[in-house]
Parts: sequence; structure tokens; C-alpha cells
Amino acid sequence: MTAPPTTNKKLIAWVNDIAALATPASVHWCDGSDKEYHALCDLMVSHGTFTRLNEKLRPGCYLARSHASDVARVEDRTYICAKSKEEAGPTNNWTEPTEMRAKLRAMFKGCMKGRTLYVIPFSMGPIGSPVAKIGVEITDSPYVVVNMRIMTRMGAAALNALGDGDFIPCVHSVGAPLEPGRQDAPWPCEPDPAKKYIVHFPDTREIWSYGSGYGGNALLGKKCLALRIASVAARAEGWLAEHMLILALTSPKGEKHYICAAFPSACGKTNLAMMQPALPGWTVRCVGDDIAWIRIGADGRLYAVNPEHGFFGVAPGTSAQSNFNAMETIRRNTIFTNVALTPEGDVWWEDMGGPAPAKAIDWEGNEWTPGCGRKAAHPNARFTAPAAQCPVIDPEWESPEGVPVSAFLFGGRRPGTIPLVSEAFSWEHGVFMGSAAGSETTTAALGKAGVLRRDPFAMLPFCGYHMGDYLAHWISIASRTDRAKLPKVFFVNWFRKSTEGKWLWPGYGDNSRVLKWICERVAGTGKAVKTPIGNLPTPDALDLSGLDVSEEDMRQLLAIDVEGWKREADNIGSYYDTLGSHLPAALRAELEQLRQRLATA
Ligand code: OXD
Ligand code: MN
Repeated sequence: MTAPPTTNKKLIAWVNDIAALATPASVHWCDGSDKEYHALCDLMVSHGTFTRLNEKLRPGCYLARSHASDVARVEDRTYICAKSKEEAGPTNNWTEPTEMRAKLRAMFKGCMKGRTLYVIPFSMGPIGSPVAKIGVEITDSPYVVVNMRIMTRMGAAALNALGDGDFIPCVHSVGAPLEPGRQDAPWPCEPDPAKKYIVHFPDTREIWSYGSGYGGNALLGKKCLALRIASVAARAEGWLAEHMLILALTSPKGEKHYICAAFPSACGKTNLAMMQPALPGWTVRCVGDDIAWIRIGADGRLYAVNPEHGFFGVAPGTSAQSNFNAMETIRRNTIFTNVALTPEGDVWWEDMGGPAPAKAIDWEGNEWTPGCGRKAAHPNARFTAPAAQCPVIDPEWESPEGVPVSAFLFGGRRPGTIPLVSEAFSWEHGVFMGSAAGSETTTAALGKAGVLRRDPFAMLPFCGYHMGDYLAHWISIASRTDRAKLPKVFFVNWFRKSTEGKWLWPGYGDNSRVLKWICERVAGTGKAVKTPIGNLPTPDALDLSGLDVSEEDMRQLLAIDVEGWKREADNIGSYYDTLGSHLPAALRAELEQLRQRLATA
């Protein structure tokens, strides 16, 4: 082992401890340089993990194919090991921490045999920002190292910022020791789903992940640190760690508003974050597409930082039509995972736009032709791309203090009842709206179609403590600053369907029409009508110029279905019951007030 490039005693002792446990063949401290990145990419090409894409079509790009058992986050294998089950709450898996530690140490014993142990110092948030947090990930996966280099600020600069300070330790192994003389697999992992573990210790702020090399299971800065552990830190320190995109909308007059939006996975957050507005003269700029860390600034307003440095987006469905700016972002220096490979050495996926290739190699490495009955790309195939490559990245996206937030949006896929947009009457009503977010499942693959999964604040898989306490923390923000300075809160639903089952709203760039009204409400100019569920745009308040949606469809989009809302209130009430005594009284009161307003509607 070369000498550690740090004098941080805790860090050196921890790396030595894990190395003694996992017994790797060597230890490599990552410096985050281009040279290191390219050397690891070359190494993975030689092992068959990476395929280099056509240098003319996709310069600096690679394709990886994962093991068929290792294709997504594994929520049922994700644990929050707080001191008590009560603290983790009913929505998290829990095991007693001492028991889980013993289990993990047994699993990690010798698990890196024959492999290199990489030490990745990384910063979530701009280096040197007062809100940044330093983590150090130990991994035996070079795929993780190169992805972390895109997704975080990683290497010597982060180690330097750490100095002798404290860090969040993140231990990861693919769980596939390599015996001498054995050929390595292109995607080593633990194939048995029951042996994968994604574990968080909120009290000691540690992460341990075993058996998976994929996405949020393995790139530990993202969901594990920036959401699950950060949400615990945020509660203790009086800020918010959220599953939210951050965008800026600017009017033709130059008025700029930043908006944070939380939607459950698979609702188009990345598309909204870098949308091309249908309204002439309006612009959208992107600060982040997945995570927002939000603090109360010195002036009492809320400020948001994107702690990430790249996009880890779902490829299928991404096209010039659905997300032109993402397609531009991934032209170069991008890692694609589980997409299809064309004969020209380019990538392809379902709904990429344009004709399908006459043939391709699918995500499992098999020959594929259109109409063969299989998908060419895995539905959760991903691109990992530097955020700085996004043509509409906001000039302030790396601002150390963050950007001032004018509005919060919540939503989900709701074919019935929920109107296109409504505005909360107060902060508490806004928290009520966020607590009621959720999506109806759309495909059999996600479970039974048409079943509503409540996903409060889109944080169900990412909250590191009791969901009821999380909601109470949101309520408490109003008492920490001047209410007049708080962002306004809105609920949106791009996915409402007509009684005949057709989408009523075109979505994508036309969502800018809704965002425009939201900014007008913030500015105090947008026209609204008070309804039992919130303030809705008056019939003439939305800018519908050039839009081909009939008056009848608009009426349905903004209709209040009182009977549907009574059922909705009952359903929210049942969900609240699952949170027991941790549910803040303010939210029970909001539910009662909604019921009363509906009763007299
Ligand atoms: C993601 C998710 O990958 O929310 O961002 O699932
Ligand atoms: Mn996400």
C-alpha cells in the first residue's frame, strides 16, 4: 500500500480497519484526476465491463452491462438501523444496530479478496461551500469510482477540503471475492437478492452496502448519503434534505424564480428540470434534477443547493422530444448502463425517437431485432453524465450558498380527481399537500396497475427516520423564519385522464404554462379562485396561447370532483393512521379542515 495522501487519523484508521477485514489485494487512494479516470476506464474495457463507444458518434463514452440480477435500487434490502425500530418508523426496514454490524462484518470478511480497494474522498455540494458534506467511499468496484467521479466532486480536492475534519464513512463491496487464477466476471456482484444489503446507521452516520454494483445501491453519495443520512442531519441541524429537482424559470421581462419540485420516481423530474418551455420568450435553467439541500438564509428566505455534480438519468423514454437538453448533455463523456449497442457503436433505447436500428445488441449482450418481443434496453437503463455539460445548466448551479426558492411543487401520477394545479392556503396546508403525494402504478411490472402508493414528499424510499417525525420537521420550518419569506406551495398533476382514459394535458414544454401561473402567484399577480382543496387558476389565468387543448378538457383538468376528494381524504386519513402518534397534530387538523370544506361544497 502506498502512503495515504492524508494525515487524517480517523480516515487512515478506518481505511486500515476495512482493509484488514476485507483483505483486498491492494489499496488505491483516488485523486480524481483525468489520468486516473481514463486508466480505470481502460482497465474496465480490458475486463469486458466497459465497451468503448464510437469515438465520432459518442466521444469519451462507454457502455456497461450489469448482471441480470443487479439492475435497480433494492428497497426491500435497504435498512435504517436506528437505535430503535420506533425511530426508523413503519416505512423503513430495521434491524438492531449491533446485530446488523455483526452481520455486516461477517459478510465483509475477505469479500475484497483478489480485488483493489479504492478510497474515494468526495464532497456533496460545491467544495468549500458551508453546506457541503464530505464522505469517503471505500469500494472494490472501478465502475463505482468512475461513476462517483461524474456524480460528485471527488478526489484530491475533496480530501484537501476534509483536512483533519470529520467525514461520513461509506463502505461498499460488490460481494464477489476473486479467487487466485479465476477469471473475473464483467459485472461482479452477489446474485442472490436476499444477500444484498444497503444499510444506514443514522446515529453514527455510516453507510454499508454489500452485493450490488448498481446505481443508488453502490454510488453511496446519492440516495444513501445525500438523502437518507442527510435527512437525519438536516432534522438535527434545522434544514431540509429533499428528493427535489431545482429549476429556474425566467420571464421575457427577465424576472427569475427558482422552483424546487418533488415527484415520486418515474414522474419526469429530469425532463421538467431541463425543459424547453412552449411559451415564447420564457427560459428554464437547471440547477439539479434529483436532490436539493435547503437552508434558511441570513435574510430568512430558503436557499437550495444541488449536492450532486452529474445526472444519473433513466435512458428509455429520453428523446429529443421528451428532453432535448438531456440528449445534448449525453453526447460525450457519458457512461451508459444497460442500454442497447448499435452496429455503428452507438447507443439505443426504447422511445429514443427516430427509427429503431435494424439490429442491435441488447442490454444482456444478445442479438436483438425490432419486433423480437424483447426490450433492447432495460427499463431502468441509465446514463451518468456531467451536469456541467447540460446546455441549460443555470449559471448559479454551483453557488456555495444556493439559490433562493420561490415555490415548492409536489405531484405524482394521478389519473383521477387531482386537478392540474392547486396552491396551498398556508405553509401547513402545503406540508399537507406534500404528505399526500403519491403515484398510481402504471404497469404490471411495478405491482398491480392502478394502485395508489403514497410517497410523502417523494421521500418514502429515502427518509432516514420516522416519516411522521419528518412531516413534523417540515411543519417546524414555519416557526424558524418569517412566514412571509417562505416559498409558496403547489400541487401539480400532469397525468390526469379523461373518463375515456385519454391524457388531458400534453405535458413536457407545455408545463411551462403552469409554471408561469405559479410565478405569477408568487409575484402576487396571478388570478385564482378559492376552492375546498386550494386556490386554482381562474379559467382565464393560465396562458394557453398556441395550445391545442379543448375548453372541455381544460374544464376537466381544473374541475373539483367533490366525491372523489372525499374518498381521497379518507385514503389520506388511513395513510396517516399508519404513522401513529408521530403524525403532527397540524396535519390531522389540515385533514379535518379539508373534510369540512368538502362537506359544505
Ligand atoms: C432515482 C430514483 O434513481 O428516484 O433518482 O429512483
Ligand atoms: Mn430520484
